Amino acid sequence: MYNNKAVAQWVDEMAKLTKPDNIVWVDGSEEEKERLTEQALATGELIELNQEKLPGCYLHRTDVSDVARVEDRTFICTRNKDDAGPTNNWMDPAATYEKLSKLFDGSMKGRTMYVIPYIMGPVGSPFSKVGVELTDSIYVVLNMRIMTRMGKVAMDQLGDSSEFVKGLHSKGTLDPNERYICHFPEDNTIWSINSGYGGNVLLSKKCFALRIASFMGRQQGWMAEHMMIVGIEDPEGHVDYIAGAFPSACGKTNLAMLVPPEVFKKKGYKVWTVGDDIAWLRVGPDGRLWAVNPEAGFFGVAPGTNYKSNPNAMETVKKNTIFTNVVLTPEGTVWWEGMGEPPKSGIDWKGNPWTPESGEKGAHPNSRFTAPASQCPSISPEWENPQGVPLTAIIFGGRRARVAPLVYQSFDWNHGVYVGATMASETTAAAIGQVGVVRRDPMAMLPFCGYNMADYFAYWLEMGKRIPNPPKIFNVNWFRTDSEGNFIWPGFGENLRALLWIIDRCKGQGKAIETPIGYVPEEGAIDLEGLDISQDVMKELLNIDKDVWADEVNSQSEFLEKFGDRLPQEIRRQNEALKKRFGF
Ligand code: GTP
Ligand code: SPV
Ligand code: MN
Repeated sequence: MYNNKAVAQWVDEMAKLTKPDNIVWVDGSEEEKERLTEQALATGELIELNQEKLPGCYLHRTDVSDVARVEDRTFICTRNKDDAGPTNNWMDPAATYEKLSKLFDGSMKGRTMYVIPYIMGPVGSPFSKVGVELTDSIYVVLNMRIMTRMGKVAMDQLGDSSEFVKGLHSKGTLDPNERYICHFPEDNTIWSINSGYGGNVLLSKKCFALRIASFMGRQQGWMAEHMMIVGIEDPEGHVDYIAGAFPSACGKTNLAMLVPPEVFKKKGYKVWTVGDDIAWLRVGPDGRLWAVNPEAGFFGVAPGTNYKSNPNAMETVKKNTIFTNVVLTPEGTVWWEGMGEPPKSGIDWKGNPWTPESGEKGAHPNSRFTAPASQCPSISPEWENPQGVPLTAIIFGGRRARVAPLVYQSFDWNHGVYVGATMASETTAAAIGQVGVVRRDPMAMLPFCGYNMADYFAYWLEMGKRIPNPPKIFNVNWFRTDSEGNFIWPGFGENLRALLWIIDRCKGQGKAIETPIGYVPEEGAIDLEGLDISQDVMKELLNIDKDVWADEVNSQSEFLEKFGDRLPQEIRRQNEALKKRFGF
């Protein structure tokens, strides 16, 4: 149906391997969506929700062993092992193609192969990139429809070019012991088998837009980052854009959609959502760093989302949304922990009868919604600007119960890179494995950097030299806890207060004190009007405990050792300088 030779040839080759009964070239039309939805409803792959209350919404349940990304089964397959680096799993490309070919051999027998051409980035933007995903999952097709600009529009953009990222996915047998998410950045290729879960199978997202794109970006002079992008409009109508990298399930979606506290709303502040998970960054002609959201939808964490914490997300998921692994209520609506009043009974994420009294979670902690970004009430008028938006600040952050203060500013770009390179966070349910364990997650890219992390640090330092007017770099932590483990900072909409201090600092205003870790807000510098929080609690939130930091700095040094000689000298120098400022 399309006549791009390179795509046709590759599809042919992959079909010979996977042996589907049929091949369907996806066009992205409304008619096609209806047809595929009907088919998925017939097989039970999708469950229809109450179409009066949730028009165009469906529920999907994954296999119980297939509920999150699998980092231990994710591989970067570069010819040279060192190019993948010490933080990535590595396999030899030739050996991996051979090994996985055996798993893919006939994996689509009795199934249909869908060919999904898609664009990452706004249609027609010179910075957008085309990918093609082959999959035997209708769930993947319908999600890709929401998450990317796909179908005919993508083939039109590709024209007769052979420059596209090749993604091959098969649900296979869903055997977790044979599950592989493999990246071949030197071939612009992704092979994923035996999973049906989000980040493992929507190959546009983590696989292409972060792992492959980070590798590409380094060769082409741009950056692919695990960042949300938000615009803060002041009462005069000026908008500052901030990009923020927090690890998975650490608050990007919520920050990108924040609703200003009442007092700030009254003053005329507005918040605009540009992106909630991924940012592609380039230096603009004005010497600033510009950010594009390459995605078209949100694949957001459901638990904890409610009308108080994130009303914009609640409004976004009212129609045309696919819910994955949440509770089905008797009236055909959805529920998850932290949404509000639970239903008296329902069907849990595993498909079993469930009541709130059971003591079991009804929704999986990593249950998600897939919703079109265009439906978000706070979506920025600039979100599809082909040039992107210029960044005033970059923020790093994570879940730290004690170490990091609410907000602080790095001394300069290189120090900011060090802050990002050494950031750590408690693990979450977004990946299979233990939850709540502190681990280093540089720039929130630990699971997503497509090459050697030491080279990635070097590239960040290099970019600093190439950006004449760089954004200032900050660190935030919404997750400090008291002795009982409760969050001290109210978070969510109130986070705007920290963002406004950040913007003030970027304008050369905003009062701060210099500490060994950077500039911390002076007492009273964060506007607390209308918030019931004592100065004592604020002091606690901004406190830098020297004993805690002694351990922290040791742990940072230890982490950096991993990279050996490949670690940029400047990162080592920053580490020494930090110790010196503390007097360690
Ligand atoms: P990924 O999609 O996995 O990359 O996650 P994300 O970074 O977009 O995280 P998200 O905004 O979905 O938040 C994850 C969880 O953290 C949700 O349960 C939120 O309710 C919770 N959360 C987000 N922001 C805050 C905050 O400011 N304070 C507190 N206490 N919790 C928050
Ligand atoms: C994340 O884990 O950071 C996500 C969800 O955004 S997934 O697409 O599954 O990676
Ligand atoms: Mn993410």
